Amino acid sequence: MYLSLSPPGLVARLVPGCSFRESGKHREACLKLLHSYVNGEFVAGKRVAETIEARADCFLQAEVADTGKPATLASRLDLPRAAANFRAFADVIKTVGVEAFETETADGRRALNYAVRKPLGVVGIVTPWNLPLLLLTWKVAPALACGNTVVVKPSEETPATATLLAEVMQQAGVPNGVYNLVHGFGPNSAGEFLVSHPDVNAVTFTGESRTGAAIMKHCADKVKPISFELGGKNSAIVFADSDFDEAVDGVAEATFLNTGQVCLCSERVYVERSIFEKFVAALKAKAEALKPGWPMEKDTTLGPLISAQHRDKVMSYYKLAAEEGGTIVTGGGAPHFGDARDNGYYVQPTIIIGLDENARCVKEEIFGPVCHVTPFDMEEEAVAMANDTHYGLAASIWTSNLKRAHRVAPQLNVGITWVNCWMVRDLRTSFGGVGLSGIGREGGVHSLNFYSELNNVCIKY
Ligand code: NAD
Ligand code: 6OD
Repeated sequence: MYLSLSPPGLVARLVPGCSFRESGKHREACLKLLHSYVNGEFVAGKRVAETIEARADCFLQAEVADTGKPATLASRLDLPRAAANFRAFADVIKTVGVEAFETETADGRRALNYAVRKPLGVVGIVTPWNLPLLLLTWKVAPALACGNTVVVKPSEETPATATLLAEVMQQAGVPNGVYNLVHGFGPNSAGEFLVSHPDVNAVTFTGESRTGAAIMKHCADKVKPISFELGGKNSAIVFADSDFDEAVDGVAEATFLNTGQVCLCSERVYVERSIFEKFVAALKAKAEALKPGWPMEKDTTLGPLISAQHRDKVMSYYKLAAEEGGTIVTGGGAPHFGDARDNGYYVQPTIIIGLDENARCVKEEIFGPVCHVTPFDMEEEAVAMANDTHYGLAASIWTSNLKRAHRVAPQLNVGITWVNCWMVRDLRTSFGGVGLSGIGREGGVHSLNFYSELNNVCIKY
């Protein structure tokens, strides 16, 4: 492993001799991992992707058993992304270079600066239950590509796919000790013990904002690098000049996908007044067309929520919406099946209108299949309402006016803005939020920058 100066530019190679302090099995595993690279390529990552694909049926069963989400959704979203995460970072680590600068020195000579990447050592990874396989592999892949070992702690609600991934690591020839897995709860349990462990050099976490705050305190003593992807109360802004059907389809997907349990989901929808009523009616039709049901049935489009506790939380907001003076346009309760599905945690997709922008239902993350729709008259008003939140993860803008899109997008205080689409992902782009929605960015080079340390080498000549 070395850094080579090769045309057309600098290509980063990982340098062994990791910066972590402890010796022993983690260091040994890290060195074995680094030596399994071929010509700078994270070949094991590609083998992991192939093995996930070869075992797609097992992963599908496990993901569905853990979450209850429709198998059709897991097949089109979670499984392909798990494999794509490993392929993407196997490529990124091979192709993304490091910076190099030539400097004039005070005595008239020159110096060449270049950076070398070094693994951090042991990375602690704590993940939530909503997209368990997707979100775990989104962090494991770049962490391993950068030559680290990982200790992962999946959500106690969804342990299965992380366990299968351990088998895949073995099958794919990832050295023993590189992918380590602990199961357990969060506070005063496996999660807390992991993030506060002195041999864990960095912590990456996806989950609720207040959990992020608790983890941050545990990391503070040792000044551990952290990367947090947290909650959201995302907005969608729909202008009258948008392609109406495309906007309705897009906002419906952004509200109801995975039963609203995606951190990027739109819970606040702002619609230009001239199309407000027509838009709400069309969104209502979309919500009512969703089919809750058994996860393995092909026509099921709405799964249950993750747990009884979470269903109680979502239902409490449905009740609160009415108490706060809102009108429930559709939904507001739970479906009745008359069979064993009534023991599941299904809720109706719900649309609310008429709430004050300061209502708790408009301010707090609900994390269910629900949105509040507010009319607006002026572009500035829509931007102000969209920004009136402590969160700042994602937003979508629906307009056929490109100038407007370019004008509005940079004004939104979020990490990710989609125009005329939602959750279109290119894994090289930055991903993360502002305010209560997180700290740092992952994706492409941003992931490399979190999962490795840069050492700038300055050579005078
Ligand atoms: P959560 O914060 O309750 O739990 C996430 C993980 O943290 C679990 O593994 C849990 O066991 C662990 N944990 C809990 N307390 C801990 C502690 N004190 N120390 C260490 N670990 C602890 O989140 P959740 O309910 O599983 O997931 C839903 C939340 O995640 C929502 O708020 C959602 O917006 C957010 N989320 C954000 C993103 C993003 O990319 N921004 C993605 C997915 C989910
Ligand atoms: O697409 C991703 O990379 C990502 N981290 C999605 C997060 C979704 C939240 O539930």
